[in-house]
Amino acid sequence: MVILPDGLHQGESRVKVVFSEEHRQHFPQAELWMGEFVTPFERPSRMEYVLRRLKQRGFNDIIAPGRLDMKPVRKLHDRGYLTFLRTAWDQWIAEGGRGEIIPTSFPMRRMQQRVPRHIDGKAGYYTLATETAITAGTWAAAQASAAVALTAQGLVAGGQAAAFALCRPPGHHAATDMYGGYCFLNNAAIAAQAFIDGGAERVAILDVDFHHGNGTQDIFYRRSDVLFCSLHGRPQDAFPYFLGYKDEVGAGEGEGFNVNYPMPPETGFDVWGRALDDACRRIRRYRPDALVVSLGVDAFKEDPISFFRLESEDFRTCGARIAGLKRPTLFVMEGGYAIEAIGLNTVNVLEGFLGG
Ligand code: FKS
Ligand code: ZN
Repeated sequence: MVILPDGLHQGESRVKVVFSEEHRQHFPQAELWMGEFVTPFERPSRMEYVLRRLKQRGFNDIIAPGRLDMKPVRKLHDRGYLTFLRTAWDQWIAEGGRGEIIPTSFPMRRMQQRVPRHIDGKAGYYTLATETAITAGTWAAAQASAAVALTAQGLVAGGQAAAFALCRPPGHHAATDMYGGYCFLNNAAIAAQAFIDGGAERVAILDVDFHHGNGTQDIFYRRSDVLFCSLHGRPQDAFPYFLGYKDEVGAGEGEGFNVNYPMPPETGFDVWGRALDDACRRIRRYRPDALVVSLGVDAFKEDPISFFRLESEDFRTCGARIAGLKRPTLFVMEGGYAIEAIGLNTVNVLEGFLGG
């Protein structure tokens, strides 16, 4: 084993990274934010900041994903939804769409939950939030992102202690049949399903992104083979607003296997860290065969769209506590928008995990 000058170890203890350049095919020009069209916070350059920091810190083992295995994808996502994602752009253009796909009409309270034929209605049916525009390359990028997650999952299932899926677009808001919050396919959920399909009896998902992982919660809400724990801004104040309360504990078979830690504005590491400890205790008791971490770094104090107060060093502590669970661990990239710092914060989690 080589000891690098910065004290990091190189060798089999390194976290392997999976990444695909295909994410670039998804680059919407606009996001509707507080009444204005702005450049989307979730943008391609995010990946460059993470990659730069990874390389700086000696994470040089970066591999491209294999072809996307649709089997676990089809198990979790609705057929009509997948067809919609695949065909939406062509239909939009055929029906006169000029700009990016942003629906304007939704199946709200006391309305029919039937899929319309018109693309504006169809997109409205399948979305949960309008900040997320669909463009020509969105489906290709979403597939590549899921392939990144599954390739990294394969490394862990194959005996690697840990891997990092540098996914873009992110996934944790994507539900069985809904996109939004920048997400289309639920990468972390798909990876968890792949662990189960590969023989794991129990998988835990720890979601430390600032936003509630509503999609992941929804997908596994009635299942006991996947434990979902999420630390996030409370729904009264934070996107996705309509899920993520403490009393959402799972249903049926899944009762007791969904754990939410909603927290108020200005929450710092004192409180956040206690929630993390509690989540780690629950995960330890669950004895999962594998752990999937939905790794967003938007709990950072300088994140432009979030309201927690974590310092960069806190992400190191977070990684160390995750390592304390001593489980085969797959990190899946989610959010983080303080663009200059997302490399530092993300890699801090990985280094904390490695004991650096
Ligand atoms: C507030 C609007 C909120 C949407 C925020 C989406 C957050 C996405 C994310 C993910 F990990 F999925 F990327 N805008 N005015 O960070 O959770
Ligand atoms: Zn987030």
